[in-house]
Amino acid sequence: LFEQNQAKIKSLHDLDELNQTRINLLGKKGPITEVLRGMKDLDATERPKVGAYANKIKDNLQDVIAERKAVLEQAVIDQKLKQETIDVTLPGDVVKAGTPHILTQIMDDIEEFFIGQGYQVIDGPEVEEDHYNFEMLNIPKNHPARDMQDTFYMGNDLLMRSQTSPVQARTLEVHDFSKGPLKMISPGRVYRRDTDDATHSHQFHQVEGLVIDKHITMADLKGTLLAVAQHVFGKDRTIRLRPSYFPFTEPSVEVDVSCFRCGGRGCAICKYSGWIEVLGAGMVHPNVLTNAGVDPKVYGGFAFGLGPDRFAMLKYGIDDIRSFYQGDQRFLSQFQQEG
Ligand code: FA5
Repeated sequence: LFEQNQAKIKSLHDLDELNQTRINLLGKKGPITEVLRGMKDLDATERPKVGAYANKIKDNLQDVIAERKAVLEQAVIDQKLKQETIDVTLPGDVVKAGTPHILTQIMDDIEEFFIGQGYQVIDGPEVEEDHYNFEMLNIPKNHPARDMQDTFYMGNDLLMRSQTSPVQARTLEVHDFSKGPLKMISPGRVYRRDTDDATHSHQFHQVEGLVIDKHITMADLKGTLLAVAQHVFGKDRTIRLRPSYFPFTEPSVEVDVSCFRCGGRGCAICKYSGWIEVLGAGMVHPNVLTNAGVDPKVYGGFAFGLGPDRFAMLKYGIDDIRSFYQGDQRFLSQFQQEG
């Protein structure tokens, strides 16, 4: 039985067949079990001999089967390894790297400029109190200037901030002037109930700026704004200041940058004027200083709120502000950051 099956087992190539052979030979209905079962009919002297012999054959068969099983299992692993080898000479898949959103890039650039000029960067809440968004900025309840910036209300005194100017008020309140002048910017999102069109969005960005010290003049403001415009747009750009009105600055100006996309001949962005408005600014109103506990007879300075969305439109010739907010990869992937 052993000799006969040893050769057969060694020639098997399939684990299932091997298992079946094991069951046939060693299982409950196999020849060995049959012999062992028949032992009860044997003579007492014969029993140990037959038993020992049958068990020896059983052990030997088990060994041969285990040996073959190991060989076949190894073969399965080898086959798998062969199929799964990686061809390291094949060209790899190109992984497309993401890039910061174009507005993030512009805001980082503006931030870097001001950090280089010694400004600190201060964050403020987007859900803001009426107190900081309006009242501290010299815009009492029912003041007609509230119409300029209608926003989304979250409750009686809570709103989505319509400008970054509340961060001015918050910073003025806590700044310790005995430690030095105040120079800060605050970039972030703002919200207004403006109807969306090519140059207006109901949610956009501003970078607020505030400088308060003892001898700050409007010339400092103009120089600062010209410098940031030329940093972003290039040395050949110029700015113009138009008289304007904000309740929290006096005098107030709106600032336009010359539109180089069309050199003044007219395009969708600057609407045939040759200029595009990018920011509001002015000399901080004495009431704003007084509201924050700062003495306007000693301290004064300038503030501005610039629109990075408009900066980006002008810099890259984008004629619709809504492109920034639609998440279209075909648009966004044009602005890969270098490096
Ligand atoms: C203000 O929001 C003032 N807080 C700015 C300011 C700060 C003045 C400090 C004086 C001192 P204004 O509403 O003009 O001002 O907005 C400022 C800039 O935000 C605009 O010049 C423009 O660039 C941008 N802006 C305003 N409304 C929108 C809009 N709906 N979509 C996109 N950009 C806008």
